[in-house]
Amino acid sequence: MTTPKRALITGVTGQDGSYLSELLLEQGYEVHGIIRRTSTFNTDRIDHIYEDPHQEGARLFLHYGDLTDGTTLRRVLEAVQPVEIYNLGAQSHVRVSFDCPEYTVDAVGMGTLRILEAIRDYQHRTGIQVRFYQAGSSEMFGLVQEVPQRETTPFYPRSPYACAKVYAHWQTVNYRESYGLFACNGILFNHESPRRGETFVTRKITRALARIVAGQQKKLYMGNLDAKRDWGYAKDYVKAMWLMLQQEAPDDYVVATGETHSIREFLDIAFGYVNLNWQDYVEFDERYLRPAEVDLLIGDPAKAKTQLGWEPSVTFEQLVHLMVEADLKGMGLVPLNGHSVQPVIDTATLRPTVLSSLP
Ligand code: NAP
Ligand code: F7E
Repeated sequence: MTTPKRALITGVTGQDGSYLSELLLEQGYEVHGIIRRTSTFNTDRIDHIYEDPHQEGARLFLHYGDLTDGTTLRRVLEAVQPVEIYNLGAQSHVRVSFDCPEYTVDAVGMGTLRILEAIRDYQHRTGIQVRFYQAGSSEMFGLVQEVPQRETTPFYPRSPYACAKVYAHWQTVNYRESYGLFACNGILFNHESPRRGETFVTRKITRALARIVAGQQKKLYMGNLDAKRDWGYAKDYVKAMWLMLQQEAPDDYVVATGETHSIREFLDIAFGYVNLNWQDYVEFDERYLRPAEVDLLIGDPAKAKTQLGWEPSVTFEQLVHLMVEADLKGMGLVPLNGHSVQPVIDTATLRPTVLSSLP
């Protein structure tokens, strides 16, 4: 019997961590994930693939750790001895990074350096190569210097989050060139799914829409609706991460659809799905603005297409629809023919939630 390849994922409980775990398990890997200790469990996205480790054949294992805790990262690396590490852990909310810049930079920037240092020492001592994937972001392009953005486009980060990602990007390049690490940067544009965090704009819209239809929410408060993003489907994007680590040589790749759409267009399609007019529900609130905005992102995925053979499989409209459908279903609502669902404001069930209002 052959020993399965072992992968270690930081951020395993996140949107991408959950899809990547599914993909790696399908490919026969043994998957180890780092989770943070929290007072309430937050493993919802991976509960369906988790198996009791006491059971023979279990292939998903979880370890407590944190990107701000270098000792534990080293200990987990030594214990797991993975052949691939995917660094997906991050305080990944751009708006929140303005509120908590030190922590964001520690987890995103220094966290990446801690892993690179641990790999460097581990490889030096054991002679075993560990392939490393760094979750870079289109936010690094910020105030864009070229349209569309590609691997060679200069970075111009516009938030503490993006500055930390630029730092992590260059450290990854630096460790590749200085110590021969098989280290890749994925420069991923926005990717979404029904598992997207509830305060990112796409999920905020689809979740609020479902609550409006269910009579649990009257209004949706939002910030800048003019920003444009290149939105793809998260399940497609984790495949690109894996492909990067299967190549002969390490490299950096833009992963995007090559299309851009505004928040207004997202609202049009989402509310249009249930025959509602978003203008009747959406209100402006300045708390959702950022001190500096990224107005336009559109990626050129040509290199990923030619070298990795990667292509997005879901169109923008399909993405919006699948997210709306999932949130309606989550509220126990099934759209009728022609997608009409009549919203009823039921004051007895109108519930403000923390999730509905925090940035
Ligand atoms: P996400 O849903 O916000 O998940 C982030 C993950 O990181 C969660 O598992 C979270 O754990 C974990 N985490 C947060 N702080 C940590 C810390 N200090 N130590 C260890 N783990 C920590 O993000 P995502 O959308 O899956 O994105 C995955 C990665 O890709 C992130 O690095 C993100 O910055 C980057 N990225 C995302 C996109 C996108 O559009 N989704 C695009 C480009 C790049 P908890 O569950 O405990 O919070
Ligand atoms: O904002 C505007 C907001 O928070 C998108 C992260 O995964 O992708 C994500 O970062 C746009 C911005 O994502 C609201 O101003 C308007 O222009 O969904 P978002 P993001 O900032 O693009 C990149 C690639 C990452 O790497 C990040 O980790 O939508 N917007 N009104 C709003 N945004 C939010 N969140 N909430 C609003 O009410």
